[in-house]
Amino acid sequence: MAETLGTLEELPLDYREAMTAAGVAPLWPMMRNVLPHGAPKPVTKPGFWSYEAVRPLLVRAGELTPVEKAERRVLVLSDPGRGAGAMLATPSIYIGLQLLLPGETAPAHRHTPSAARIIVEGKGGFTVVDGEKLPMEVGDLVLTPGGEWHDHGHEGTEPVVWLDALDLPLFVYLEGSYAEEAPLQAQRNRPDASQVEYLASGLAPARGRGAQVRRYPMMRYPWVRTEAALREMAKWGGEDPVEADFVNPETGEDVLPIMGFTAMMLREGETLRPPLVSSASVFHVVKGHGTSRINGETIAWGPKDTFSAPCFAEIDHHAGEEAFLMRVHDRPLQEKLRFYEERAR
Ligand code: GTQ
Repeated sequence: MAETLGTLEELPLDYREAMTAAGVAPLWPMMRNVLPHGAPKPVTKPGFWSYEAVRPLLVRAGELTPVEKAERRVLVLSDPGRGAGAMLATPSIYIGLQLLLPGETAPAHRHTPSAARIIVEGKGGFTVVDGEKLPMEVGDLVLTPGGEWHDHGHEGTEPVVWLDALDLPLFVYLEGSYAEEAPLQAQRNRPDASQVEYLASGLAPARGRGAQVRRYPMMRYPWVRTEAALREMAKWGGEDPVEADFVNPETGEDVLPIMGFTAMMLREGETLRPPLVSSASVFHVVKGHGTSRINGETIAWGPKDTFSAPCFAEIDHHAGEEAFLMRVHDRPLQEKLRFYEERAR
């Protein structure tokens, strides 16, 4: 295997011009850029978005831009590796913080990318997906899968903020991203499926042979259950990391095709050294304070902060006090593409 490959500069100028005129380019000067040895060379850098810093900007957006002029009033969390204005936090994950004020509505639309919300603050917000009204309480995971009509509303008295996670970057790259609009949806007068069909883990509605199961049967994962489950696992799980993946209650598969969601609990004083993984991650702090070292950079985080790690990052989490994090990642995509990988440290 050649250590150094030929460069563009060592080729005669007339040859380079002739290639350009013919619409071709030599591979070898670019070979190591597109196929680096041993591991990817991410452009993505670890990011940290302090809620204390972003919240006032979001509140100001509420004063400056009525929701009618924004459709979705969102500040996008830009990957520092790509710089200001980058519409992504990792190569496949878009993250935004969305503000809805009391009485406002964000109109119904559907789009090819899938979205999920993690609620950050406020009471009374809700999302309607295909007629199902999903209450939004702090820490809840609420899905709006690709192709499903969704709108947002707010029946409370204080601002509501949530974190949007979308697989948008990949759809943009594939030139597959578009939306359609519609009037606000009629809401069915019944609680969401997490409170009816899937109230108890391990139970699903009995169905006749050949009956259709909805592709996304449960679209709200209430935080109270997530926290209770993690606490029990922490109590009985020995030294194992306390983590739970969000799954489709009918199939056990990841909740969405591309993005995965994992809830984590760190016990007081605990340090976690996860293996290096090929998927990039975005971490959102639901509760607690701690620090994470990501590729040698130390991030001190607290409630409602968000931070990110590129693929194969060396990550050490340390919780100064009991802490709960939500991790958004693209392991489902990488497993479907058959290259997801974990490496011991
Ligand atoms: O709430 O439907 O952050 O369509 C970006 C695009 C949120 C949404 C975003 C969207 C939405």
